[in-house]
Amino acid sequence: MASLGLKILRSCRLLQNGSKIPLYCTAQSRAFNMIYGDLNKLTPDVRHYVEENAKLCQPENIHVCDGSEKENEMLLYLLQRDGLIKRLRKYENCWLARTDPSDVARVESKTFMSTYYQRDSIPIPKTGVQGQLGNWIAPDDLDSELNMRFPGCMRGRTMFVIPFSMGPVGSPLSKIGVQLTDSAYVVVSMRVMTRMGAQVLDALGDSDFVKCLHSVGVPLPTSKGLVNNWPCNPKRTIIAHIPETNEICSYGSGYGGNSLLGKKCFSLRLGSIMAKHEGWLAEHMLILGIENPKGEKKYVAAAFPSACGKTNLAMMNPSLPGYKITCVGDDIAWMRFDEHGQLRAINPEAGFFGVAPGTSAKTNPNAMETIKKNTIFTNVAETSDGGFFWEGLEEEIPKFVSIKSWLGVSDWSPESKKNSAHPNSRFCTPASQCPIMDDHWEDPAGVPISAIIFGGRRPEGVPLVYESFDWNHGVFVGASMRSEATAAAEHKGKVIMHDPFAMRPFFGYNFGHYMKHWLCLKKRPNATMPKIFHVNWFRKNDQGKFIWPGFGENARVLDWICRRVDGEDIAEKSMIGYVPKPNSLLMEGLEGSVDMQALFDLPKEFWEREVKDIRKYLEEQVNEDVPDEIWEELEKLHTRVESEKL
Ligand code: OXD
Ligand code: MN
Repeated sequence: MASLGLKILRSCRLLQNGSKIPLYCTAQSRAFNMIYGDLNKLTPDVRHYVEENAKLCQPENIHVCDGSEKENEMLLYLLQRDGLIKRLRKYENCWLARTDPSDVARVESKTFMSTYYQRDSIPIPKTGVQGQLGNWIAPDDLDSELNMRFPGCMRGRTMFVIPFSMGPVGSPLSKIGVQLTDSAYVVVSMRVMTRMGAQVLDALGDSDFVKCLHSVGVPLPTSKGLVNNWPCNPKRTIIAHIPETNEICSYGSGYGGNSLLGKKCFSLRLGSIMAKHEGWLAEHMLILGIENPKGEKKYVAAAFPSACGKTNLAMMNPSLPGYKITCVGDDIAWMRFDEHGQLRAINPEAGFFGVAPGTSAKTNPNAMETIKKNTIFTNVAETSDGGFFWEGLEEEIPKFVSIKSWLGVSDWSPESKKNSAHPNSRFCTPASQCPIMDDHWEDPAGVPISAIIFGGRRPEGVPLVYESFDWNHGVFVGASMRSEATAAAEHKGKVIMHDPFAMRPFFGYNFGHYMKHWLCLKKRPNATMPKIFHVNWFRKNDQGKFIWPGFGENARVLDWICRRVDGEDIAEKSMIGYVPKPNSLLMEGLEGSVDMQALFDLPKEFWEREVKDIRKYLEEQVNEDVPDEIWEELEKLHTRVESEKL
């Protein structure tokens, strides 16, 4: 069986290499029931992909998704019947799923890129150092790993065929994928997060598509009982990307970025590789529009590591009077220069897969409005009146209700030692429902980007905002990003981690080559390069309290950034970049006082340590592949810091 799987999974490449591999699947040889849709309506390539994997995974049924309302209702009904989701009756068409507690986040340690040469995927770290910039697996080793898992993995289950578009259907900036999955939860989630269904097949025509194979890894009948009726196989989980054939194979996890393959796997990991080949950028960035009281509007893209408030910023209600923010996307940006040299961005996603805890009417009223209908919640707590609950909503639920935690503990109370909701619990909700979606959020041409913003959670030393001196310095700023660890992956504790470009878990290829790609963009003949900034909303004072109020007040920083884009003389040089001149941030209407001195202080010892840490990181992790321009920027920063008076 193992070699059969190997041949099937690798058929494209082996054929390219000239071997004579038979194509196994014919309509006659199939042993599955077509329970929905019609294989004859698929293009020959899609049909071939479906049939060869049906032969491999041996599902009982095949269902070709059309993305219709009727189909969605049927799947929600089945999920409910099988105990995977329950209705949250307080809202319209909202559902709660509880996963097996061992399947709650992305598993970076089990996520691999597979290329012939290791160095195409990841930098080779310095001898004796454990690499942190992704995992590589040799093609042959991957073949055997996949062959130990996929053959027969869908036995007794239905294989769903999901044609989906990342980006508006038909946009020249969009790309199409086909996901095969044995999870109906994945289907209903992909329907929210992507444009999915029949219209995508029409748009596909004879073009290439990204092949996404996903299985929860629990063929039927199961030998062990399921926890929360949630099938998964955490011990054998693997998430593999094969850039050469544009394939993703994910096994063992049903949750989040591990299973909704359009998101991190396609739009960022394979996306960043396509972007490098085709001269564009696939980035872990939100996109928002900001309009000032004069009606002048700009769009910015911003990269923050997971759990730094990207969704909150993307949906912000600005507290600056007369300003308006609109949302284009909260997690991923695909950006390309147009024929006039203007960088333009689309959000490839159609929904938000947002972290629930911390989201409230105070922190993100627009998200709260968005999630009141047609939303799938996962691993949040539930209230006795049929609502949702998580940390941060304490003041927003009626006093009389009781709370059942994500682990099923009834009568959960804030005094309980454990959280009510998992820290990485999520809402999966259609972007179109967000009250502040930008009029152009689905514009096939994308929106023009004026500035790129990097940021992280930095309790110490890093000011509220600074601007890079030029493009190369900006690339260096992105490359040296650091932030406190997140619950979105399996890391523990609040350590400060390097997270270059907020892409550390999502690079599809060697980070050294990625920096080179960014640096080279400015060589495009007519490109207007956006200015690059760094922000930090999370600086703390000596008492451990945040100095800056954040949330809606962050509009003041965005306004300063837009005025810099317009060339206003409101910045002065510091050792790390341009910082706001005194009184240049609009402070009108800001409640309470902010210690601006503490917010913008640049302690020399801190930056000396920072230079040292960045150098160590680059030397150890990126080693031979650090571009010369980045070393030059580090040396320049070092010199500026050293020449700073104490
Ligand atoms: C996410 C993440 O899920 O960045 O968006 O982890
Ligand atoms: Mn993200």
